[in-house]
Amino acid sequence: ATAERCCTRTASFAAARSIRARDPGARVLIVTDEPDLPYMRPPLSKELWFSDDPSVTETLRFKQWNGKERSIYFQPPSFYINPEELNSAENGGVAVLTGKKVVHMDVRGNKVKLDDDTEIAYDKCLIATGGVPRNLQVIERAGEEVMSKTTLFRKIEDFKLLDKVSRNIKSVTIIGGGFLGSELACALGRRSAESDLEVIQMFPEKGNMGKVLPEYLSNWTTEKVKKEGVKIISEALVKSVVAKDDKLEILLKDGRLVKTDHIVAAVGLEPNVDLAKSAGLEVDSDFGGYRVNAELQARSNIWVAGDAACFYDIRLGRRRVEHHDHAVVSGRLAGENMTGASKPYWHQSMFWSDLGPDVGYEAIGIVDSSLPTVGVFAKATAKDTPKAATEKSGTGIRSESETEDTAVSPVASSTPAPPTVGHKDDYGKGVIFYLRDKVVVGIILWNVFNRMPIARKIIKDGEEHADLNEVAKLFNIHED
Ligand SMILES: Cc1cc2nc3c(=O)[nH]c(=O)nc-3n(C[C@H](O)[C@H](O)[C@H](O)COP(=O)(O)OP(=O)(O)OC[C@H]3O[C@@H](n4cnc5c(N)ncnc54)[C@H](O)[C@@H]3O)c2cc1C
Ligand SMILES: *[C@@H]1O[C@H](CO)[C@@H](O)[C@H](O)[C@H]1NC(C)=O
Ligand SMILES: CC(=O)N[C@H]1CO[C@H](CO)[C@@H](O)[C@@H]1O
Repeated sequence: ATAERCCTRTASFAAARSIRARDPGARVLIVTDEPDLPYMRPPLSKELWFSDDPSVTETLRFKQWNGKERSIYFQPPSFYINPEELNSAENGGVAVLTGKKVVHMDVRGNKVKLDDDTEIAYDKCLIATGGVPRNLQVIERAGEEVMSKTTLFRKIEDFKLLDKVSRNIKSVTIIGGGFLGSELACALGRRSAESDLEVIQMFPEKGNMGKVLPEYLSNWTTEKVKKEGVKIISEALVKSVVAKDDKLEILLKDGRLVKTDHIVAAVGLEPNVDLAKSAGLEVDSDFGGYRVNAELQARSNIWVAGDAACFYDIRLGRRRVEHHDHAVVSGRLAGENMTGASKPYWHQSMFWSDLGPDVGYEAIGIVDSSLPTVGVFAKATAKDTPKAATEKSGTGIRSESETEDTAVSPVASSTPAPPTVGHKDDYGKGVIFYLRDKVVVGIILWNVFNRMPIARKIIKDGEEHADLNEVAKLFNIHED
């Protein structure tokens, strides 16, 4: 049995599980500076907000859209063994050292140092340090009062705090139009229906998810978010924020002024690469994160997975991905390789976002609205919602790494189709293809669920297609 040491959370938990599956006697230590056992973050901006249990901030249990209850923790405390007993436990196990930060790595000596000066030796080490939420410089510079009324949302405590704050104020403003900002806006918007909370969301793009969705779909989504009770301020660049008369005043570059009580800044993530220097690891200058090869290895005995890994995708080139399934899949792969499997990273991870229980999408590959796209849409029925999807699949969160399927073969062809827009004004459900050099590099399944294996196969094959409408037929969107 080998001793593996891992820093931290989603990716590290997945690695621990795969290490133990391949080496049943392995001793795995997870070190995290958070006070909690490993948990999943996606419900923090989704299901937990829609719970009708008043004690949800304590239980952290949530009803999935399918009605079944589950906890955000991957495993109950009884799954783990005590860190002190890890070395003596006959069959090894997984232990978690909470509330401890790794501050130094000695790669030659195979050991790490914690913030309390403890040294821990390892045989192999996985770095899965995730990242820290970015803030806007204008907020950082605005002083203590503004900072104290600003939430950067990532952890359990942030959920607890925002839940509490939002019950005691009149107006909250979310800055950021990406998936985190949009999900939180919808969650708070829903709450505003029962109280007199005003929910504002502002972002520089024209519509919600504008960096991901083509403009027509981003505009359509924005209308949906407005229906959830959110006041949208688009094309908004924040110039300054000041605390005045118990309020925060947000001044935009075009002169608009917004008064609010609390800000949630959801403006991206800075990958945590604090250990780069002591560990002698390379940080990618374009994408950020530790540079690793297709096997997720950074140096001998050191692997990196999850949000902090800038890896070589053998299909799509160098990338860094900030998503739950990627953390699970890359953690699992690193774990396999740490136990000697030597597999390159090729499994394209997917991600999903739900804007309330009725609109959801799943995405794979490179989905960037600056790429040319082709969308094919059909009319949605009541069956085409995230809620119906989890009811049907019976799984928890819509994580594909928990339900893997097999794919059918797409039709191959040789010339590309020009980008087209499907059904006018009816984007109930559909498929959006993202193209680079005429090849599909990304796909969004819009209110189309459980068909990700087909999308994965199309990206893996990397062929040019003459008619993407034909390819779209593989997803059977007109069927039910
Ligand atoms: C609110 C929210 C909702 C999300 N929803 C979705 C979604 O719907 N779909 C999706 O695909 N993705 C979603 N994500 C993204 C997803 O949660 C992340 O991609 C995933 O958590 C990354 O896992 P990770 O293990 O790489 O990093 P993390 O989960 O960030 O874990 C890293 C851990 O390392 C700790 N750490 C860092 N440095 C040190 C150190 N030196 N010593 C000790 N500990 C350290 C950190 O404190 C943290 O606990 C969401 C994220 C958030 C915040
Ligand atoms: C999207 O909405 C903006 C206004 O917010 C408008 O200027 C633009 O033309 C719309 N784009 C499409 C493709 O409908
Ligand atoms: C390419 C690569 O880094 N593969 C490694 C995966 O893990 C095994 C076992 O540690 C190594 O021998 C391989 O070199």
